[in-house]
Amino acid sequence: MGIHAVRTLKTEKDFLNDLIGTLPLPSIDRDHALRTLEVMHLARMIDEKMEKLVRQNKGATFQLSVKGHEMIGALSALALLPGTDWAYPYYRDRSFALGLGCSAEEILAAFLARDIEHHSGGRMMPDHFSHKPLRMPCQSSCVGSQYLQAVGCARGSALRKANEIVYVSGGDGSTSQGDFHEALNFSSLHCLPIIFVVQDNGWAISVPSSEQTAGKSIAKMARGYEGLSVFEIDGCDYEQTNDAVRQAVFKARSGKGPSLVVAKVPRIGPHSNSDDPKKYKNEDQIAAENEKDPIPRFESYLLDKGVLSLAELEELRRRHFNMVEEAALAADQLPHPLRESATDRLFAPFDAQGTASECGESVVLMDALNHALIEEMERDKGVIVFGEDVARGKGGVFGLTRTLTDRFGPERCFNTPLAESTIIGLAIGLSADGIHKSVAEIQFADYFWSGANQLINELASIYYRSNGEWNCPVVIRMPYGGYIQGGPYHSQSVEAFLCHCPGLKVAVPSNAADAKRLLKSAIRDPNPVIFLEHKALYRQRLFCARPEPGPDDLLPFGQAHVVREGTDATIVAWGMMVMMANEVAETLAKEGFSVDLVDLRTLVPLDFNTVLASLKKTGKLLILHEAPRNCGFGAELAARAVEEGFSYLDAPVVRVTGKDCPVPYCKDLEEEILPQKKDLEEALRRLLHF
Ligand SMILES: Cc1ncc(C[n+]2csc(CCOP(=O)(O)OP(=O)(O)O)c2C)c(N)n1
Repeated sequence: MGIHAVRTLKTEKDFLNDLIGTLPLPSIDRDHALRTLEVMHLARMIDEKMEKLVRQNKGATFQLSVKGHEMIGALSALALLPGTDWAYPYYRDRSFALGLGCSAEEILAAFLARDIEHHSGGRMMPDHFSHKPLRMPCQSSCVGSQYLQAVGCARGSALRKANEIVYVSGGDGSTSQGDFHEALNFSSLHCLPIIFVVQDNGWAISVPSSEQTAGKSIAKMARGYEGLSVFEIDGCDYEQTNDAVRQAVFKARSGKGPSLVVAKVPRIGPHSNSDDPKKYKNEDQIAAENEKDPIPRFESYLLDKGVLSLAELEELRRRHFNMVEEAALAADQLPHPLRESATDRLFAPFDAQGTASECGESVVLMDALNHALIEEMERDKGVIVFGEDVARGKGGVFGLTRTLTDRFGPERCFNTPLAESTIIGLAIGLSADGIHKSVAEIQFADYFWSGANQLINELASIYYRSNGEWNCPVVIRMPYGGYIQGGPYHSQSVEAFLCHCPGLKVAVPSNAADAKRLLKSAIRDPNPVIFLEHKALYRQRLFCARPEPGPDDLLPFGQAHVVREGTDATIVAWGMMVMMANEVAETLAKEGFSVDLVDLRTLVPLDFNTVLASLKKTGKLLILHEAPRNCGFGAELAARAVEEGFSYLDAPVVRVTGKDCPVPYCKDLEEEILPQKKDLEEALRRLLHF
């Protein structure tokens, strides 16, 4: 028996172009309708089962109710090609996950924090989906952060010219995040094959739409993005919902660009089991939401259309109930993750294997980096470069990526909008296909903060959060540091913040040869790497220019370098401070003092053994960095020196650092804040005479 859905979308007729206008009316058959019902029932019955398990104290402490959201998720999933298309469903989109192919057992096992192959194996809260075979990259708890990653994934599909589309969902509250708007902008700008589905239940925990969304209409807000089709539908109406998602899928699949489906749904349950809606919804509101329940409505629809008899419906309900009961029993048999595994899979394994060859002509640091990019882009077609101003003749504000667009084309070196969250979110999404390796530029390290959520809350922990199911081979290059009269917003040294974040590798080269070899390692590393480049070293010749290493010469991370050897004191430094330390050590060498200078080269992983070996020899440690002293990376090094090298120390550890103050513009003021050679010399003399 077939049901032919009638097009009910009257308001949005004008958005579709000619091609979409020729879309044949979708023919909805009985199988589709019954599969939709099954998915909706399972989602609802899992909810009810979870409620019981929480009450029975079965080990689950957190439960999200998806009641009311079942239809939009189910129909969206059934419109996609599982394993071909990509999906970024948010936490209340359980019916989507079920519809795409996740089993009830695994969803319940994830709820019980069991050690299963997908959905993080107990590392993430329930309903934070991750499933590699179903192309569902792992989801975090950060509201709204999924959008830009989905856009990156869609960009990847477009670059591969694959006929794959990307689904991403979120709640109405998530549309207040800047990331949502950045995602609509980028996907419209690049005509990407993506479908945004906003499940608008009118509330974000206790905050109603009237306090959330200007004009109370997300659809209205989004219509300004040219190229974006916007559907505003009743997400509990089978025909409307099916029609909208199929049109959106058809448009994306035809290469005609993005769509936004705003589906009005009720949130029938609490936000989570620790929430009581009676504190902010009155009885009329609760009753009105119950009235909109998509399940009885869909059941009546199927009965009215003659798709099912009442007896058949009751039989299906029983069958679906039993499926959930059996799934729960099976889930409960599964083990919890082992305690010993708690720190496993923080980084994907990587061994940088290179072959050193004869070095070429002397090269400055920025040219060395440019050559590293060219060589890696030639070696691997998946390597792409993007950021603000990086394309074409400009090649970034420092000119470092110049020639890349000419050499490799606009698809492999392109400008992004001025939006750091977009840059990092894109890089994450692009890595999902296992083909693309983004080398993204943040124009100045001072501005990574605008993308900090994507960097710190998302990128850094994806491998860990997904229990090794997804990894992010991403390099984020950031020019950093002062001494160039850059003022407070072009002078920051941000390494300590980044090193504090588990899951990121951090490189800070001090010369051209190391920079080239480290960048090439970073690009081949399957983990996220932050590559900090000191602006004042880009063209520095005397200390930084070096004979250029060959194309297969890689420097493994976690290998410090002893720049000069001595016996009287150890200086530990990185980046530009290595050059300053070398100059001061040279001056004191004329007076007969000999200093061991350790260039850390990478801060994560850190080669502390080389520091300890030096300390054992000299007994005195001076740490030099230009970032502020308070909680700087020097504090970490000093603590470790005391913990691991106390018996070698003949003097208190000394830190020479920037002052705990922003870096001002005026040269005199800047010099007061950033460590100068004279400060280092004084401190070093005191230490040597201790
Ligand atoms: C960035 C961020 N801020 C706050 C929270 C806490 N939080 C979790 S869900 C939620 C409400 C989300 O509402 P909405 O996007 O409308 O989705 P719904 O839960 O209603 O489906 C909030 C505030 C969070 N997880 N992430």
